[in-house]
Amino acid sequence: MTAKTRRDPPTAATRAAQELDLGGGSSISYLPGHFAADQADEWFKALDSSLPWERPEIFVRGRRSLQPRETFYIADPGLKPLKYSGHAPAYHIWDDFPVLQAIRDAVCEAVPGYAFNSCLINRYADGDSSVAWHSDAEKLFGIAPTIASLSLGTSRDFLVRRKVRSKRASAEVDSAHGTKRTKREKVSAVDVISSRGETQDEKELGEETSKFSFYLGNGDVLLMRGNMQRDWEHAVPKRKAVKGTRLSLTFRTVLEPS
Ligand SMILES: O=C(O)CCC(=O)C(=O)O
Repeated sequence: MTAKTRRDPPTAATRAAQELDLGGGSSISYLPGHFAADQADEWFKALDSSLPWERPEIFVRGRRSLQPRETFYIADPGLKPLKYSGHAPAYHIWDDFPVLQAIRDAVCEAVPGYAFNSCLINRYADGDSSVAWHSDAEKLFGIAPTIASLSLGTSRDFLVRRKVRSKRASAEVDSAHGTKRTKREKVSAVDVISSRGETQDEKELGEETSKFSFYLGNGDVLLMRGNMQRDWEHAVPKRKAVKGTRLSLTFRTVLEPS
């Protein structure tokens, strides 16, 4: 494995980069096939076979259950540890995983202007593995985090939908803040901190107003920006027909020291 990355010139098979402005300060950039298939394959093999994957129990909406995918967490030394759904993943550092250091450099080059200091890697062994609707609104990433994900291996659906609050939840939030807010302001950063839900129940958050679907494949990069984690949530649903393994490397910037 070398630190050098390969990127083929665009071909008919390489779809064009897409920019999606979702309004309200939220946007997605999608770079399909940004990394060449042979480079992505090499990374996939190196990571899948060597990372010490964890499959913890997580605590979600009053229930403890086995996380429906494996994970691995890596970050710069000295940052506040990640914690979600009652679980604090083991904290690894880049020096011990040179291949991940090389991938981080390549992703930072792909999306200039961001200094990602952490990465949560998800391993979806097959179509039974999933991540339910949630937003990455943990406080340690700040109120408007930019998250870059790199997909390796088997393609999976990645869904994005706008958060919808029941009238009651909005009223409770408003009264907790002691303020009257306009309809547009009803979902605030405070509302969603620690809201990494792991439910598969689509109805739970109410009627959907907008939903987008990406089919993320080997070497694709997707960037969520601005208010995405405040106003939108995302999921990788179970897909029984999928037999292969997918890894997603989600690069973020932890703002808080430990
Ligand atoms: O696998 C993906 O693309 C999404 C991962 C994700 O939602 C997360 O790590 O928070």
